[in-house]
Amino acid sequence: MPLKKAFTTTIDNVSILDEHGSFDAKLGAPGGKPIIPDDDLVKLYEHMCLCRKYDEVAFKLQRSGRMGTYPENRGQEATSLGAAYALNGDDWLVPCYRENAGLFWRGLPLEFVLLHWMGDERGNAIPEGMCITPLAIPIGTQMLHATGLAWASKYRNEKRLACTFFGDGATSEGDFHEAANFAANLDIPVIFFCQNNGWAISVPTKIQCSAPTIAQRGIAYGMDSIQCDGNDIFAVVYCMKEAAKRARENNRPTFIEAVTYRLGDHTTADDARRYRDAKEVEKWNNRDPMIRLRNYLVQRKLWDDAKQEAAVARAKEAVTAAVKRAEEIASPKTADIFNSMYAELPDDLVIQRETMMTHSLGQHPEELPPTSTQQRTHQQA
Ligand SMILES: Cc1ncc(C[n+]2csc(CCOP(=O)(O)OP(=O)(O)O)c2C)c(N)n1
Ligand SMILES: [Mg+2]
Repeated sequence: MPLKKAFTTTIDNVSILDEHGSFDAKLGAPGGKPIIPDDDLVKLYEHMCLCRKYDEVAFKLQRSGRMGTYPENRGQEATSLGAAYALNGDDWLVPCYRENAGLFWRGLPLEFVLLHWMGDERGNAIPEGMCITPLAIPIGTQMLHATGLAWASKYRNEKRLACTFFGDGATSEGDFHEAANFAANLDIPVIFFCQNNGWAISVPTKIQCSAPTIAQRGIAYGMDSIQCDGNDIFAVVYCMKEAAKRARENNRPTFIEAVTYRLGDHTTADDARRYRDAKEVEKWNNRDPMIRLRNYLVQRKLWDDAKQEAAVARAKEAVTAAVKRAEEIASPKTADIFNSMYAELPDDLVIQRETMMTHSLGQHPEELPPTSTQQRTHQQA
């Protein structure tokens, strides 16, 4: 008996504005209507200028001992920005840690990310209604949260979706596989947005995943999967719009693999020169999403050197003000460490909060010997 095919598939790769400046009008402006209007395009590029300046300043803050650690976003701005641009303001953005551009586009105040990396938890207290979850440092966990959020939206018939961001390395985590399986089998409106930047710290993607694309990992769970040039904001917006439509109309999840590159080190605790070839970095420098978009805008007479200079000056001013807000924030009260976890603090934690300034952490205040020093510090807490 001849062998039959049980299943065959292909994975599309979307590229609209390539690194040589050619623009695919069929995908980028179907019927003459651009998927990103010119006014928005200029705003998106200006936003990239802001985020690039932010990266530069944050890096220096770490180097001068004013911040703990920092993961540069340089080179990956078009991914989360394109994604946030294509969504509605009440769709969930569920980030890992390299999505500054998308989060700031949504409206997260700039100092929040600085506070996070300065070790101040108030950087994770996302303003109510912003529909952003805190930065997730444990790799992969946020994909489960996104699936849960989108599932809740489906139950409530809200037509809101969740878009979760993660790296190539994160697709090797069990959490990804559980979230993908669950979302595909239960028709959950979540977008799995993978930023394949070629590396998981010092591990190259090719030894992280022996399949030719990461997008295949989405196919394995039965969801629509697509690959795009992640340094091309048009391609990102195109894929996101398709995925959002699928989620809103049919509650179906989508896997998007955006191929990009981190131009900086993994974090300020890393030195990528130890494991990356300078020629590889050079090649990707030439594919920088900002250079590409700027060239396109200049060619369309929407941008010039004077506008660039003004945008950089505005960015500098905004970032300087954000650093000031982050560094001048009043110190938190010691008892605050108890106050953000539970709606109603459990009894044992109430006791800990009340006794933490004494020498007898965890004991009930009434059981403590009533020394005058303890009474004073107890009142202060
Ligand atoms: C559960 C877990 N394991 C390991 C780490 C350490 N770690 C931090 S970043 C990282 C690599 C992540 O690579 P990728 O998902 O490709 O994201 P990228 O940083 O390249 O954007 C690892 C292993 C972690 N933070 N969490
Ligand atoms: Mg990676």
